Amino acid sequence: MKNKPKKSYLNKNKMKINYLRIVAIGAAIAGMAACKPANEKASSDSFLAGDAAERAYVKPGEHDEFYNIVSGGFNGQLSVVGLPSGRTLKIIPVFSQFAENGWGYSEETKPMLNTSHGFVPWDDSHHVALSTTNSEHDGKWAFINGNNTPRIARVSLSTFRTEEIIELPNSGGNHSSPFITANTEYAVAGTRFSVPPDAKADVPISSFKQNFKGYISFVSIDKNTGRMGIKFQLKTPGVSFDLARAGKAKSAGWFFFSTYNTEQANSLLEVNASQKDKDFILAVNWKKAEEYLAQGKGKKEAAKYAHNVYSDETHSATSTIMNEVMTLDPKECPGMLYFMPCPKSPHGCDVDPTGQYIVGSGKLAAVIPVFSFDKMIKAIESKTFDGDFDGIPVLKYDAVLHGEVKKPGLGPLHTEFDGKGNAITSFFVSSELVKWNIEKLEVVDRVPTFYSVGHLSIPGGPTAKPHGKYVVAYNKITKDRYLPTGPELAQSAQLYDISGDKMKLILDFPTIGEPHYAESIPAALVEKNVKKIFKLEENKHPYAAKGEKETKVVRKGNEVHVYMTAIRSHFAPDNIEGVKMGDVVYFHVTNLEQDWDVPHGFAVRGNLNAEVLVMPGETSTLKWIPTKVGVTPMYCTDFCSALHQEMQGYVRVSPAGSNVPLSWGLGKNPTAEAEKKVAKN
Ligand code: RUQ
Ligand code: CUA
Repeated sequence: MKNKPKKSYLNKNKMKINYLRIVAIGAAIAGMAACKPANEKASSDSFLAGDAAERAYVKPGEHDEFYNIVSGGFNGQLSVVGLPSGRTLKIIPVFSQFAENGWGYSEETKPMLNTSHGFVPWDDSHHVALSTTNSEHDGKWAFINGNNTPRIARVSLSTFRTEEIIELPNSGGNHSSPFITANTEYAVAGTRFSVPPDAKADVPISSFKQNFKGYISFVSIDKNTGRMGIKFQLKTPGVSFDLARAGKAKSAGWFFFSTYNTEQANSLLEVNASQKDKDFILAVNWKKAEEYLAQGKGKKEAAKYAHNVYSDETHSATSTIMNEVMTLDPKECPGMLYFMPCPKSPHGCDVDPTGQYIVGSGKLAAVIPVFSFDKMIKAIESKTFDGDFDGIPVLKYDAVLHGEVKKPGLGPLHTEFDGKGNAITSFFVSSELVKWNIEKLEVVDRVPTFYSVGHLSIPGGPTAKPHGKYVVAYNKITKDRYLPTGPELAQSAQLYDISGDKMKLILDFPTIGEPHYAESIPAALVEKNVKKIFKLEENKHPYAAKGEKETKVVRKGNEVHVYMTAIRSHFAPDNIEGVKMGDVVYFHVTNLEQDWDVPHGFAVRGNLNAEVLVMPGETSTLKWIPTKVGVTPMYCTDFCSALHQEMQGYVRVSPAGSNVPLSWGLGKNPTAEAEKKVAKN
């Protein structure tokens, strides 16, 4: 196993650098992404650890060491993967409807996808953030952004379900989101597209410079419940926020955002937003913002947004539309915001485990600039400014710079930390991971990725205590890596062992959706808190039937409510008559099981909906509007028992106005039962 990259690989890089000099940068990047040497696959073998299979192998029956929580990109979901095996364990639906378990189809979960625009059953998810205490993983929650219709979701790492979604007003695309502060005080989100404020939105596009603003939202998180609320928004100049990180330790009261389009262009950004030699990293003193807020400097602005919360007690979500938001104008809050110049269209903005160094990754820059927090504070104190940008002081580049990593590669995107004084940066254009020493700013190792890596993730990499051991590269292009599957190919992750001096490739695995960012957390921090069942006696769902004796069918006008139970291997009731055309039927299915891993599913023939998958102790509601007269089967969709196939029932639907009485039963003929009841009265 050779340690140095292959010669041809280095030559390829050189060639690219020369090429860059002579062509417009944007065009070069587009061109190079498409140009892959034919022999690249063969050369990947030389970066493969000799004992790769052994290092990634997790014996049947054994558990992985890490949970890898991966964004699904434009599938609007999260996936849970084990590391080092790369086995997919679960898909958690967040912003997108998911027929597999009824997310967004059941009556209880529909409100989770409500927004100020109405029901939005999809989003584009990029960044995962795991909750921390003192900047170290605490295993409570995962947060993820909806980029398209700006939202932040909170997912429980106990139930592995989405518990809360909050919409962000005044945001034109929630990309720089969510990033969390050291003690998960806030999930923070910057807008990708500056837009005019919601309250004054009908303005000409050409008035960008006057009217467009870049809002940054500080969403508070309750320590115990995780409950979110927009505490305040900063109204910044109209630029694009791309990524961000919170400070740690000494810089914990600060937040850092990469920006682009500081040119404030509103058309052909590919060219017009790449004019300036340097854009900015915005440093936000959020403790100071809190002080200004306490002094009453905040201003309430009209803004409409949805706040959706799911309760494990009622097994239902509520959606509340909020009407105003607190804003802070930096012009009235001196000392709260500073700009640090950063070469050229920075993407990633990452803070090292000590909180001292802030790494910018200029997509079009030939260096990686590393800023020093101490120097930044000094520059602020000595007012070492280079003028201002829309009233916000711009610090002098040289005064805040720790140093630059020279010629690291092409197209740096994101940086994570190994906890041993090194950073690893992903390079999209030159398709590689590059490890460099943070103090010395020297490249110490590089490995290729196959191909075009976007994000990368080291377990604990963004925290104060990286767990190290592995780095995963999330690749945008896989070309020849897997069996071909038509025009759309699998997206992919690659796992490298970083426990030694040299990064060693040990595994490729396809991912669900487009992986953007992901975080990994030691299994030990999560496993012990995993919820196994919902206790039936704690079920507060208004339509729960906590035993078969409580089952019934109730008519309210044209609504028919079925209080139904499921237990191996029958539904109660399993025969229903007296439903008529024009009725709306709600099956409220309570799973009576109190045993781990025994869900029951429920589906009705021809229903213009999905199924529901009901966990032990839970109640879920499937809505059905009959479309035909006749007898319609319903059945359990999850192979729950030896007699799963027998877990079924019938609903008789009669014409509108028919006088078939409403009746139901289990193990007896409902019509006969109804007749008996009628006779008694
Ligand atoms: S981004 S590939 Cu949407 Cu996080 Cu950088
Ligand atoms: Cu219940 Cu299958």
